[in-house]
Amino acid sequence: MDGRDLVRSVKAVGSLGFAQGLRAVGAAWRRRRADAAGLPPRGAERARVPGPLREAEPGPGGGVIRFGRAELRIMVTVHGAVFWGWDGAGPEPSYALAGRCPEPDPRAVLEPDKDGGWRVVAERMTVAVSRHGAVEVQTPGGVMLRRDLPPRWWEPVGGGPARWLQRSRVPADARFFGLGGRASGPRLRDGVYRLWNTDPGFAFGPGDDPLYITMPVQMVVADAATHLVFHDTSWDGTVTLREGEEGAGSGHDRAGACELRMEGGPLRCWVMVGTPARVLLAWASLTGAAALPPAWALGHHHARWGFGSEQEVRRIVAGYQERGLPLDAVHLDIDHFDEHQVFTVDEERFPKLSGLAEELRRDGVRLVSIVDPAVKASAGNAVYDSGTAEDVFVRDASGRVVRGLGWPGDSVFPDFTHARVRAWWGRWYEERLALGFSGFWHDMNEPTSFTAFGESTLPRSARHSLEGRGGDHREAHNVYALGMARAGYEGLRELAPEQRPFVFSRSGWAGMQRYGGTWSGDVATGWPGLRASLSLVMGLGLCGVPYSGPDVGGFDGSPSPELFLRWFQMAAYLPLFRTHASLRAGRREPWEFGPEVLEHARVALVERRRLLPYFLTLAHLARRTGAPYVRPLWWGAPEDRVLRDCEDAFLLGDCLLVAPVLDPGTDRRAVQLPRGRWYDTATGRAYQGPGQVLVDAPLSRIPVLARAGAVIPVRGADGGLELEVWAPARGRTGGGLVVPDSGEGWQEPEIERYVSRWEGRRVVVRREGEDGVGAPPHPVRLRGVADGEGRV
Ligand code: NBV
Repeated sequence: MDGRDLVRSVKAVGSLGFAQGLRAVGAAWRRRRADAAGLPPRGAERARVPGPLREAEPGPGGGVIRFGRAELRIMVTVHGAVFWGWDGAGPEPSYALAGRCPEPDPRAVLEPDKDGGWRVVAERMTVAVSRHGAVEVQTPGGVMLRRDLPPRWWEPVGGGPARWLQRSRVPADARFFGLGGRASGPRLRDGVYRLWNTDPGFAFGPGDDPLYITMPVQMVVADAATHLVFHDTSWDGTVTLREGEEGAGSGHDRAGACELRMEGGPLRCWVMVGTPARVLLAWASLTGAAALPPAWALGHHHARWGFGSEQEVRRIVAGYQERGLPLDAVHLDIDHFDEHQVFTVDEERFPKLSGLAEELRRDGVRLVSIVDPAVKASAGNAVYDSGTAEDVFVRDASGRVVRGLGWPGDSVFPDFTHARVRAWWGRWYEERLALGFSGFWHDMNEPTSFTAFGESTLPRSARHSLEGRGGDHREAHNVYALGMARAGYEGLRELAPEQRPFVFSRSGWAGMQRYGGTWSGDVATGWPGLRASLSLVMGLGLCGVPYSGPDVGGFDGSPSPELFLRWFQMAAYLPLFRTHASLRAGRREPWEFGPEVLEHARVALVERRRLLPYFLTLAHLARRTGAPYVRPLWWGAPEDRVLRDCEDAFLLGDCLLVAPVLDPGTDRRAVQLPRGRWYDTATGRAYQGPGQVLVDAPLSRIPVLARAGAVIPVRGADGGLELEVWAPARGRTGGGLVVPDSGEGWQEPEIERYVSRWEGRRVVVRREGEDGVGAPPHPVRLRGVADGEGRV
C-alpha cells in the first residue's frame, strides 16, 4: 500500500462508524487471505515483442499479418471503424459491443506498403503496419493520427494471463479526453490514469483518480482529425498521457505520447476517425444506442441520504409545491430500507410507501429507489435466501461464497456476469414497481465491499462466470456494474414493457449507455468540486454516456448560498438535474439558503421546465447519433485550438452555449465563443465569435448564449410546444431539429427539421419535409431582433 492508498483507507474507514469500521478490519483480512490462496503467485515472466514481419494474408476488410512471434488481425468495418487484435484476439466476446461485431467493409483491402510493411486503405483512414509491428493510423491524406509502437508482452512462464504494454504517439497538437469519468478534465493533462472502477470512499475533488467509472476509451483531438481509440479489455491497467509540444516554428515538435499498461486481457482495439460527431456516431453504432429517459427524468430531482421518514418526504415535496417550484422526482436512499437491506422497506418509518408513491404521482412527482448490489448474508433475508437457492452469489477460488461488507453488514454479491443471475436480479424490481417506484439508482457497484486496508472491493481471486467462459475478479471487476445495469434495465423491460426504464448507475463501463446513465458520485462540496462535476459530465459524454449530472451543492458539508446557487444554475443545463447530499451534510432545499437564492433557483427551475422539449430532443439525438447533450466548445470546430483548451463552458446541443460560474464573487465572466453570432439569452445582446467576450453573470443567472439562427423547442405557457427562434445573422441561415416526444412509451416521433432565414425585413422559419417546405405546426417566438424588426 502506498501513502495515497493509506490516506484513502483512513478517510474511508473513518466515514464508516465504529462497528462497521471493526467489521471492515475483518473484511480486509478475509479479502487478503482469499487472494493469498486463490491468486497464482507472480512468478518468472518471459518478455515478448512481435518480431520481424513474415507474411500477410488478405481477408475481408483487411487481413492477418504474421510476425516471428505474434500475429495481427486487422479489419475495417462497414461503419468506418477499424479493429485490430494481436495473437488471435477478435472483436468478440466483448462487454462493450452492443450486438454482433459489425460486418467487414469489403472495399478495405490489405496491400503491400513501403519498406516491407503492409497497409489497409479505407474510406476514412489508412492503417499502415511496419515490418516490426508498429501500427499507424493516418488520415486519407497520409497525416499521422496515432502511431502504436510494436507492443510488448510479459508472459508468466508457468502460464496464465500476460501483462502487456502499448506505447503510442499522437500529433504534437493533440489533446486527450475521455477515459471514463475523470475529475480533473475534461482535457486530460499529463499524468497516470488508472483503469479500475473505484469508490474513493470519501467526497472527491479534482485531484482524486480513479473514480467510479473508468474506461479504456480515449478521444484524441488534433488539427488533422479527431479519433477515438478503445482498447477492449476490462482488466486493471494504467494509461499514462503526455501532451506533445510544438517547437514554435522551429520544426522540432515533440509528439504527444500515450502508454497503456494492462495486467491482462486481449490486446485489441478499435479506432474511429473523423469529426467528433462522426466518431461518436461510429462509437454508438458499435456499443449501442443510449437508453431514452422518460420525460420526468429530464426534470428536477431532489434526493437526500437520510430523509428518514414519509413525513419528511412529504414535507420536502410540500416545500416545493408551496413555493411553486417545479419538482419531478424524489429519490429514496438506503435509509428507507430495513436495516440497509436492498429490496426491503423500513415499515416503521415508511409504513405506507405505496400510498406515498401514489400521492406523489398524482402531483407529478416520481419516486426513485436506490439499489445496492450487496445482499445481507443472513437467512431470512428473502433476496439472500432466493439467491442462495439459485446459486447466484460470487464464490472464491475454493468454491465458498465470498463474504464482503456492505451497508447491511456482512454481505454477498450477485455475479452479474452470468445471464441467469441477471435475470434473477431483474425480477426483484417487481417488488419496487409494486411499491410505486418509477426509477432506479444503482449505487456501490464498483463493486464496493468495505475493507479497512487494501482495496475496498471483492478479492481479485473471486470467481465469475464471465458469460460461461469463467474467470476471476481481475477481469470481471470493471464490468460488474455494467452487468448490474443490464440486469436492472432488462428486468424492467420485462416487468413493465410499455415504460422506458430509468436506471442510472454509479459505476459502469464502455457500453453502459445502453441501460441508462450515471451521476457524479460523492463529489466534494466546494468550488473545485463544482468544476470536477462538470469535467465528469463532459468526459463521460465523450465516452458515449450522454446522461449524467452531479449532486447539486456537493455530497458532503454545507455549501455557501453562493456555491449552492451556482451549482444549481449549472446543473439546470445538465441532463441529470438532481440535488443530493450525504446523511451528515447540510440542507439542500433551495429555500434553505435565503430568499435571494430561492428566487434565483426558481428561475433556474422554471427555465429547465421550459427547456424540457429541447432536452427531450437532445435525448433522442443522443440515442440516434451518439452526440451527447453536453458537448465541449470544440465540438463543431475541433481544429480551433483555443476552444480545445477551454474547459469552463459547454454547448448544450447545437443551439445553446452555457457558461457556468465556477468561481466565487463573480458578476461577469469571460466566455470563449465559437465562430458565428451568439445572443446572450437574458439581455438579447449579440456577440460575434470566434473570440473571447465578457458577459454579465450576476447572481441571478449564469450566461447562456443562443446561436444565431437556432430553432429551439420549448414549452409554451399553455404547456404546448413552441419554437424559440434566434434571428440568424443577416445573409445567413440557421435551423434546428425537433423531436416532438410525448416523453413516455416507445413511439418513435419523426424528427422535424427547421430552417430559419431572413427574407427582406422578416425572419422566416420553415419546416423541411419530404414533401417540400411548409409552415411550422407550432407557434414561433422570434428573439434577437430589435423591436419592430424582423417579424416571423
Ligand atoms: O447510499 C448512501 C450513499 C449515497 O447517498 C451516495 O449518493 C452514494 O454515492 N452511498 C454513496 C453510500 C455511502 C457513501 C459514503
